[in-house]
Amino acid sequence: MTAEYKVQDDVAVITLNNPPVNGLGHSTRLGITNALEKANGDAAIKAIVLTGAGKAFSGGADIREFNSARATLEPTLGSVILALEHSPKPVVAAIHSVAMGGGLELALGCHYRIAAPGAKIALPEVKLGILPGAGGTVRLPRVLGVETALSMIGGGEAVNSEALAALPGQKLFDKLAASPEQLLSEAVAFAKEVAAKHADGSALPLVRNLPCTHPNGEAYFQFARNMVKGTVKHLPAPLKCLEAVENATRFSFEDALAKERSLFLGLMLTPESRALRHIFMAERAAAKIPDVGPEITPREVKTVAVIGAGTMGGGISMNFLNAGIPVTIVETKQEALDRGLATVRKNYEAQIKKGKLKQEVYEQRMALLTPTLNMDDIKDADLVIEAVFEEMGVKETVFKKLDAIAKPGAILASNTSTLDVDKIAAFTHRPQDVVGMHFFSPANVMRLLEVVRGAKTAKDVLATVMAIAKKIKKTAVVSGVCDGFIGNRMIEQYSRQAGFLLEEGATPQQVDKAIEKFGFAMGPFRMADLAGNDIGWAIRKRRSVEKPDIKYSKTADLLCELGRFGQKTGAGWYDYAPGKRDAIPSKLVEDMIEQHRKTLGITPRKIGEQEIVERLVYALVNEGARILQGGIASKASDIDVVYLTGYGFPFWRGGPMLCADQVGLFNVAATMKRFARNPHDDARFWEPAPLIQKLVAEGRTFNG
Ligand code: 3H9
Repeated sequence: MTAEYKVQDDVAVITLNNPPVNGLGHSTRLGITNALEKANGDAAIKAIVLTGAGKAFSGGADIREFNSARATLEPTLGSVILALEHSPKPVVAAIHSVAMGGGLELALGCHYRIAAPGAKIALPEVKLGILPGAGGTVRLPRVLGVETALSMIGGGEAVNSEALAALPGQKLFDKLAASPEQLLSEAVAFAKEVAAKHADGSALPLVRNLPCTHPNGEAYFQFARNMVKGTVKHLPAPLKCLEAVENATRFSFEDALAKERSLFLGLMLTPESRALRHIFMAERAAAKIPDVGPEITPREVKTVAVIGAGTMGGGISMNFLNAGIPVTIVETKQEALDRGLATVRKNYEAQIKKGKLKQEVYEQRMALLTPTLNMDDIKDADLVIEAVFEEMGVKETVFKKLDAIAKPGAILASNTSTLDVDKIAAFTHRPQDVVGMHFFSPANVMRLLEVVRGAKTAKDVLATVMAIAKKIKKTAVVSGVCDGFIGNRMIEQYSRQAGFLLEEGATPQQVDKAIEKFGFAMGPFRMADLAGNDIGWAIRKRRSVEKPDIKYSKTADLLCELGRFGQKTGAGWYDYAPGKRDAIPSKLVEDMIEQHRKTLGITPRKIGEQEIVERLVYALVNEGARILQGGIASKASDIDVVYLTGYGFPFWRGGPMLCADQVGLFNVAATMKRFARNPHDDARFWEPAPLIQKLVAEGRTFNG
């Protein structure tokens, strides 16, 4: 049972104990009702306190149970709450740390609530694409007022217990404890007090009996509806939250509760909710490496050195400065060092201008940064990150030097985005200390960090890098060594398809528009113009030597031969007005593509949006499946996290692998086979990956 039962004097204390956050799974729910029965059946007990062990009162419904039959096993959360309401002895919720979702709903079913200061209170279901499904939308407005409740339910953000306790007229908390440490003793004392008060048999207070009204309901909800429609695209839950709270003001408690239940069940089935729940679990799962458990002690990282003060080096440094970790940044020339520092300053100053950073904090951060031209200055660093030019010869020079200078046990990381980390490690006599830390540009903004595990990378090096990633607020995903790792290896197939689409008849703007409508922030051509077309050109040149049999469209090379590198040269796939970033369709590029089609003997055809989207997304899926099968990624959800946090994949679709699961792998494979029959495409690539074929045969999914 995951609820403990203890007695203090004449008060029964029921303590939820379902680590990590006392999720209200079936055994916890059953534990509560059993304990409640026990307390009510014991004549010596006068009152009951309900609280949580460890780091939460309760984080809500057990998310791990959501997709299983256990979620609906009796007692459901609704039944537990009814049992609390019907308890003849007063029940006091003693809330500390976290009371979220079903956890808060549980507390709202108690007769009284006492909170510790600093507790985070929320109904965050909307962030999972659902709404509170155990009375939250009908009870919270009754204790906090309609507007405050709607803002909490529709936004999902946590509010501090003190802030809520200070709201005039609030009925959420009957008392605020002096401190978290005193919560339990104050709750027990309070329970005794209310037991004495109700000893005469007077009715116990129930939230359901409070009124729920808004003086200008119709106008207010119309205004709120317009606001939500204007700000939230693609997600059905926010409007349903609003509907549920409005129902609470228009219908009886029971009717509004029934309507809430039906809205909740409807949202649970939406692909958007499935995607958001998947992301929640996937991000947490990414932090876990199958063979690197908690028994591995991370190394200590007190100081960091960054080699290279270019855009990447500067951005990488900022992450550590923001976390209060001193950084030594090394360059070979004074001008380069000055330029790098100036960029770091400019980035911080922009944050100050926007009011996001205080001047004194900026100064504290800059004081942690030591610029130097002398490589010897990094000898005491615990972690060294190389961010120099992406060329093996340059990496060789740097890593040989690092091997000679860095202290024993220092972690030597490379920010390479495509090169072989094992080769880089072999330039040193300590390959166990070498790891890839692939930051994404702009490195101070993008959440993704690909951690590249070399064949010899030590487990404690991995544990350290994962821990430091958390400290600098990055979402780290482990990748094995291969060309491009997880993200860039997949994006290469996506870009190749974009090129083939042009040859077959699409324009850059048609391709961009279709995939942007699907939800990517930027299509492949606008993105290439932003990143610089010369980068892909250099990679293709290298690959044409290493892998000459790979078929790809030559249009991007022709574009580069015209010097159209993108926004930085004022022209790329699109034209750009001086100083502007708006992509203007280019007649010159269209003529160039047309001419290229003629050379290839291709008669252009009209390509529909669906085909564009499927070719781009399924290219990611098929390569993703190969990556998974080859052990480069350890789970499909890691690939989704990479694409959601590093490549702008629409979050409400949950990443390419979940997207494929939702379409159905049988259908995805059938479409791939159809693409394989297109004479202008790459038939070999479109052979569904063996993993996909296996999953289809077994009736399984990537994330199943
Ligand atoms: C709901 O309640 C529906 C009801 O209205 C209706 C029902 C009928 N269940 O985030 P962290 C795990 S919907 C199970 O890294 P933090 C999490 O997976 C629910 N497990 O820590 C992780 O596991 P692991 C509404 C949960 O300190 C560990 O806890 N509630 C749950 O930064 C630590 O998580 C929410 O949406 C859960 N509910 O933050 C709350 N929650 O160690 C969502 C967390 O194995 N949760 N875990 O990787 C949160 O916002 C944060 O996790 C919390 C802790 C603030 C609680």
